[in-house]
Amino acid sequence: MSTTEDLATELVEIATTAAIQAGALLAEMAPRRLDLRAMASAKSSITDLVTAADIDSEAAVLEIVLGARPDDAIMAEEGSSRPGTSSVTWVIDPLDGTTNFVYGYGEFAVSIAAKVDDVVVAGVVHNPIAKETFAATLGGGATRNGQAMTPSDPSSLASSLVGTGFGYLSEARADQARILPYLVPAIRDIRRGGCASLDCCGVGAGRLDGYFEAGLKPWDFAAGLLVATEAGCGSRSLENFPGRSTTLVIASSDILDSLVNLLIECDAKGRLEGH
Ligand code: LIP
Repeated sequence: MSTTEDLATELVEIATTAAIQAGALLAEMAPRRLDLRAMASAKSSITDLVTAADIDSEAAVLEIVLGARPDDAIMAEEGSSRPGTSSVTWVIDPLDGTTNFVYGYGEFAVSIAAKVDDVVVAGVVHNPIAKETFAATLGGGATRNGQAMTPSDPSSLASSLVGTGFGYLSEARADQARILPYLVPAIRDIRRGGCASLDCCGVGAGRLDGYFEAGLKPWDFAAGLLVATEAGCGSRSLENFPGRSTTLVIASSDILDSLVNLLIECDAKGRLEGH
């Protein structure tokens, strides 16, 4: 094994320990979701919440990550970002799916990726309620609870189940929703999971045939994207689409290009018809 592979193995083990520890804390706090929601503060908009659970989970992740590797840099959603002196940067979403968490709806996860010189080499996404851990290293493949993952093999875009999501700013949501009247009739159905990291892993696990979302932050997708691509999926990053946004598209490789073309076509139709 090369030193980078050794390092990636070390980093994915640290990320797994940190994600499971922080996940246990979130599972413990989940029953208090109504109080946490009442005490939450708003970030970019009234719907973009940060709760004590986000903050405490981030502290729990950092305790383990910096305990093991104190010289590393941190890029984290809830304000713990800091420079480092090593080649490693951790990209952390301590509670991905905060809205799901405070509503007690659907899924949420701890998402931790590690970059070496700006390349993501390790990623872990842990869903504490489903007790599910997705993990991957660059070139080392992806696993779900230690088992190899297999993406779906959809026969066509028309029979594909596609996931997506919407941002916290209402004008961005209008931009993102513009394509739906044209997209929905052209695919099997749409799913809005509310947790980007699990949506990415869902494509890698064959639970979705494709996923796309505009305006994601690095911590929303860094780990999940590595899991999906190491499981065998393809991905594209569409710059200035829609509008000045950037859209991440992940899909089983058979339908990736046709999904990208369909998204662009639907957006153009929507603009033309003034949506
Ligand atoms: C969320 C993502 C979701 C997206 C939301 C938000 P958060 O992350 O997981 O896919 O639609 O706008 O970005 O805020 O729960 O960490």
